[in-house]
Amino acid sequence: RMTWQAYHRYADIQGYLDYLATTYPDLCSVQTIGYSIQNKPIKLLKISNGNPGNKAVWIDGGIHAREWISPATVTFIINQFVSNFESEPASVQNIDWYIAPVLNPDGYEYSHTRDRLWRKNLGRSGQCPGTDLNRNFGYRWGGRGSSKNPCTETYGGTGPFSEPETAAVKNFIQGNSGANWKAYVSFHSYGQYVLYPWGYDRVVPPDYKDLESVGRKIASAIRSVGGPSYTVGPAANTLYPASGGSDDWAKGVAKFKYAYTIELRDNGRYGFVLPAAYIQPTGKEALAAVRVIAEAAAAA
Ligand code: 0X9
Ligand code: ZN
Repeated sequence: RMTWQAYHRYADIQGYLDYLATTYPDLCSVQTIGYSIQNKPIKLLKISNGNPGNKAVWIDGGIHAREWISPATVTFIINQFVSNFESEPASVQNIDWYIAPVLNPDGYEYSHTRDRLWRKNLGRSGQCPGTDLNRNFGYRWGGRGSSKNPCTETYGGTGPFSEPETAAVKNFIQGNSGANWKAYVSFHSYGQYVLYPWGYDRVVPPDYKDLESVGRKIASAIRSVGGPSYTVGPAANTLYPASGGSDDWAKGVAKFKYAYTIELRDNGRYGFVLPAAYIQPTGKEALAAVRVIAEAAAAA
């Protein structure tokens, strides 16, 4: 049912998570962390060997509807971890993985059925539907690179966490204080970047050297599995300032040591409309990236 040779619809991705939880009950469990505006469940897969000392890593995909390579890559990583768990390095096995492949199910479906280049969720505020979920997180909300105009692509919503999709992430992470959170990774596309805070402005956190050094390890791991070059740097400086991003909230409020936004392939040839033939190569390099993050989280 699930392949990595085509992009899949939301129901199929959800069904795949449920299938894994049924098939590998000792390793996997599925939770619904909230519901989208249109009442679709937002599902999260936990992969854990149950060791009490495990650090915790969060991975999400599909914050932006049109970035189809993101959910495809996240499920590729899930598939590798679950079906070959025993052959993964100890650093991967001794992490509690919390993985949500599609945080914006309404937008994702809308990009399949109505508008391939839809970005936002489908919340309503006036005439123009949709909030940019990556401007709706509650750290420096409403600052540079986000808009108060609902008719723009970067509309930040009526307030921090005004949208159920972002509130679900916040509530889950903050509600799981038992988890020893160390790393937050959000997969987007495109441009081939490894970005770390801050995104809200051209400044960096005090420990940016650690983020930079792990970022460079990620980029070199990608190269060593045959991937293309990824540019590493703080988000606002490297790409553009944008406030209310999930990575800034993870670092600034939830206090994850490592927070990354990884912009997957490509470099602009196909952009958001990346052919499905690129799912496997992109998945392979993202897997290499996540293994580096596991090591960093284990050591943090
Ligand atoms: O603008 C974004 O939300 C991200 N780029 S995308 O093309 N996928 O839309 C970059 C976000 C980087 N992080 C922050 N600015 N906090
Ligand atoms: Zn994005």
